[in-house]
This record gives sequence, C-alpha cells and structure tokens, in this order.
Amino acid sequence: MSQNTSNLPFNNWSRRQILQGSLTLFGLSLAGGSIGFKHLFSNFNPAVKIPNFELDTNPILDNPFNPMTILREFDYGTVKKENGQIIRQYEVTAKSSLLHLNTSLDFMTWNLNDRVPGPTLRATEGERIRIIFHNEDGHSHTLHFHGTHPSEMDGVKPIRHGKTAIYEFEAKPFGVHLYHCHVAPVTRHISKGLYGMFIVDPPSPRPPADEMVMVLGGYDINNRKKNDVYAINGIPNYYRDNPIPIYQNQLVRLYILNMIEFDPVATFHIHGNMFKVYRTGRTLIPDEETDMITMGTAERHILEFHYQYPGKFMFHPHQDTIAEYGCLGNFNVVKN
Ligand SMILES: [Cu+2]
Repeated sequence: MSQNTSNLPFNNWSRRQILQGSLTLFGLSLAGGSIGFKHLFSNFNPAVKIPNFELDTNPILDNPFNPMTILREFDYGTVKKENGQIIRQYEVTAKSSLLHLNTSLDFMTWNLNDRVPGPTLRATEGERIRIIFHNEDGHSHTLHFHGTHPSEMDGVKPIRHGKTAIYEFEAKPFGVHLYHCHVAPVTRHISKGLYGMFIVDPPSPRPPADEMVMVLGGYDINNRKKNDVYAINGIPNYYRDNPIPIYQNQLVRLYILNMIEFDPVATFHIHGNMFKVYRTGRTLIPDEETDMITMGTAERHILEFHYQYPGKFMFHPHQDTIAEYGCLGNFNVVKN
C-alpha cells in the first residue's frame, strides 16, 4: 500500500516561497511504529519544475486563501497505522465566512477549511480513508463523496451544528471525483461553497507533470437561483489578473471540475493549444484530443497539454458570460 512518501514537498519550492507562508508543511512526526505525516503538496517529482513567482498576498481583498496556492495544493491527509491497517485520515470543517469576491462585492460563504473550493483531498486507489467532518456552521451540512462506497458512508444524513461525523471507506475507483454537501436545497448548499475535489490516483502513478486543480463555481449573490458572478478556485477573475506561470514544453496535468449550479453546463477552452482528455480521470490513455470540453454540473476530467510557444495564453469557458463574469484566466508560459 502506497504512503506516497515519494511526494514529500520542498523539492521544487524556493525557501522564499516557503517562508512566505504560501507553502506550509504540517506536523511531520514519526512515532513508535505508526507513521504520521501530513503534507499538502503534490507529486514533487524532481523532474517537474514550477517557475518562481511572487505570491500575490491579495492585500485589497484580504481573503483567508489565495487561488494561486489552491491551484497546486493537495491534501494527502495524515497516514496512520491502526491495528495493522493503514488509514489515511483528513479533517474537514464547515464554517461560514465572508469572502471578498472583488473590491465591491462581498459574499457570505458556507465553506470547508476556510476556502472555496474545499481542500483537494487525494489518495491512492485501494487505500482506506477516513474523513473527520466537523460542522461548526450554524446550518446542518454533510459531506457526500462521489466514487464507490457503502450506503452508510454516502453522506446524505444531515450533521447538525457542533456535531462531528466520520466517513470511512476504501478510495476507489481511481479518477477525478468530488465531494459536496447534500443537504436540501442542495443547489444552495453547493453554490454557497460546500464542495471540493477528491482525486484517487491509480496504483501506478501517472507520469510526472506540473499538476494543478481548477474548480469552476458560481455565486448566487441575491439568492435568485441565478449566478451573478463565477470563479475558478474561489475568486472571480483571479488568474486573469495573476497569470499562472508554467514552463514551456513541460507537461501540465489539469484536474478540472465544474461545480457551477443553475447553469446547465460549462465548457472549458485553452488558447493556442490542444489538450488530451482523460474523461473523469478513469483512463490511463487519453480518450480524445480537443481544445474545448463541455461539462455538466459535477462533471470532471483530467486534461493534459504542454505549450510549444512562450507567452500569455487565455483559458476560459466558451460561454462568454461565464468567462466575462469571473472565469477568465491566463497562463504565462516561460522558457525553461
Ligand atoms: Cu450544507
């Protein structure tokens, strides 16, 4: 059973980035026979390099999270051994908090671990995982996972304010999945921010790549069952104003999830390039190559591409309203 020890962080991150607090290693500990470590960052394969960049500390908006950090952040939980069995354990807390979407628009989110989307939980197929869910919000919520699990772990029974629930099951099948609150009206609980990505890696890891996560969401500010603004990784137009640095000719593996409620579909398009599609992340060989993919709500895929030419390239849903109201971004391709 893999413990992902090969994924320990730091290999590609500068000391400055670490000191900036954009990258934090949580509680590294080794104690008598049990292995307990928690790290949040992905396949830190020495073969993969990430361009240095200054993390925008977002002083105007002053939010509890930064979409540039969310982009390449993976929560592998804490691995422990109990009665001879290895368990990968995560902590997820529901709360309410105010998010500054732009300089003139605030929104009271219901969120997980103080961020929208919630943490990108990641495990390897076949591992036993345990999600400890604390509900510190005033409303009842749940965590309902996609993937295969027993009925009693399906996360549809409301967990009241101040209560804790434990969801435990085997991570399967490999692919890109999601989790979200399943309390009615679900559209409201999701559009308020209670969702996140759940990646199950295949037993043999995918090849090294600059891995990143994009979760598309919408905000129904006035509770009209209609989105007023949209965002990739929580903050509208963040990557339009802060382009994502990637290296020329290096493989990018993008885990993408559409969590936009109220609009039937969202598309995704990248400029100046094509991408390979692994539908729902359920294959190891690509299903197709295109530059446009259509996703219903909760639909998700792995897209792989590398940029042949340096420079700035846009990405966005091709429904231009969704793009113009918050889902527009840029890659900044730099020479390696
Ligand atoms: Cu809820």
